Amino acid sequence: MTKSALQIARSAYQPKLPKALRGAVKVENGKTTESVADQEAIKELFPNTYGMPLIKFVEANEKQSFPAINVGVILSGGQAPGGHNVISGLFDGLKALNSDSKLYGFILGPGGLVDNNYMELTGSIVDEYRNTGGFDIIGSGRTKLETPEQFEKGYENLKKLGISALVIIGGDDSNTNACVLAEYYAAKKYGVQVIGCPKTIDGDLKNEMIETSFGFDTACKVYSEVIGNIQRDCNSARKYWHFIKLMGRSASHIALECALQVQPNVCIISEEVEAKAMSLDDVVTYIAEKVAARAAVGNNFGTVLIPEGLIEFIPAMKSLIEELNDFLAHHAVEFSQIKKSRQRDYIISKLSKENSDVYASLPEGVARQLTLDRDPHGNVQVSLIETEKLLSDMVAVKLAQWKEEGKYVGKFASQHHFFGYEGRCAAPSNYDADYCYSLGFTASTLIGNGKTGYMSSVRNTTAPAEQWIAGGVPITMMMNMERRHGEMKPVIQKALVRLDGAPFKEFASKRDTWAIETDYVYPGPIQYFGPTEVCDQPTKTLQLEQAK
Ligand code: FBP
Repeated sequence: MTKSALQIARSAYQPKLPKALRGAVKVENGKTTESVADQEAIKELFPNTYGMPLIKFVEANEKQSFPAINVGVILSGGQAPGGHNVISGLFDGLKALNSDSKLYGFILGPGGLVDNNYMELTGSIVDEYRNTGGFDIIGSGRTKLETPEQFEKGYENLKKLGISALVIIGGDDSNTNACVLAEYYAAKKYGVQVIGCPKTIDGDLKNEMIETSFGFDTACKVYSEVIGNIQRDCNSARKYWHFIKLMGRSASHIALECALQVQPNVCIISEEVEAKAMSLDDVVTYIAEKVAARAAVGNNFGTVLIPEGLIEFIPAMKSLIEELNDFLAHHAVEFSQIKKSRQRDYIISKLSKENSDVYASLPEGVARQLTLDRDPHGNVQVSLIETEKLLSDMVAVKLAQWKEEGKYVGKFASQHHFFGYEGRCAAPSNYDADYCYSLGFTASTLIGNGKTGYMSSVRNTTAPAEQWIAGGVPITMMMNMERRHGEMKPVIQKALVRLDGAPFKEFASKRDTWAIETDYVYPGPIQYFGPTEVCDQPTKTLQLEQAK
């Protein structure tokens, strides 16, 4: 394999670990836990894994001896920078427990466990992937593990390999599945532990015990670098408005973090749109007003950041999507048999009057995108909806109208971008390299201590790694009941942007100035070597959230 100079230099990087994990470790039990909501329902569904205590690892005087253990690992869902370091931390941690321990990777996500598609991850394989981006060491997939048949097949395959613990590296949905699997194996007394690790660039798997999901740091830095470059181009040519859609699924954490890093002229936050019950026209008017205000002082250029999930947060659209989700979950076959050219009329005829009117008013392309296949977890694939084009087209129409009315004097030309896949496999920043390695190492310590149904947790990460706090959080603690595929299901509660949170408040206090003035910041590329203030800064979101 030919490697770049950076790859070679970077492979020698030794990720930092919390002090407590560097030698002998003991478990300190914290308070027992409850789910965030719907306690009775969750307790009933998870009798073996509900109410377990929080766990913290602290330094011990004497090293315990551990038997050798075989462990399986799965990368689940969208790629996020640092996945390889979770695996290398897990590998090193297992070897530290007992050098005869073995690690197996299931290929292409949870499907690999069911189909018995696996490989042993030896030291030389793991070494090739240390500090690299991507999930290509074993690949990832979105198969949903949910049926007893899948769990049983998985168990058969685990038994054949002598595996007694499984680590699932995934987002909220995958960790929900990890919890259901942990409960199932515990109920059956199969002797297989299941541990989760918080992954997703979206940043929406976080709570009081999980400060951030891994990959968010690196992905936001990559997007901020390119948005910064666009802003410099924009401020040089002074002729385009750039509409930039950013990945992140429902939550606007990525858009908000990038806004804090680059200071764009406009950034829409979906959660605010919902809270203010804004219509699509309100959002368009808001952007058009900023364009007009800049045009009035001769600046016919600017940048607009748009979170990819925006459409789902416009109340009328949200209600439409909910009805569509339920309808398509129950009529998928019937819908697939309708000719493409008739699908729009078919949907219009099936929805409630209110939602049908909204659907009928949408441009053809967006209407079609809303009926495309859901992902295996029942989510609309928002990354396929071209909101950046929809908004800039609608802004252009509004400005043309204002021009006729004499309310706007300027030129409006737009460019469109969508940043998502560009950042998901970048080489992890120092923060993600260290955080992921620590999460993997923590997972091995949870396994060594016989835990199941826990998520690996590493906190206090705005302090130097020395002071990071490693431990475990019962996954049931993060759960509530939500409607999925037309049924109430236990799921990990998604963390959306909080309008009373420090990151949003900081943004809201500055955005009017950024809209009018050209106050762009150009963060430049991630630095892996150099002074700590350049290489080791966590995201602004984390810094603001932790600065209590
Ligand atoms: P996860 O939630 O699995 O981490 O995926 C994150 C994400 O990158 C979203 O931001 C995006 O909407 C989605 O994956 C895209 O999915 P796909 O990779 O299947 O196109």
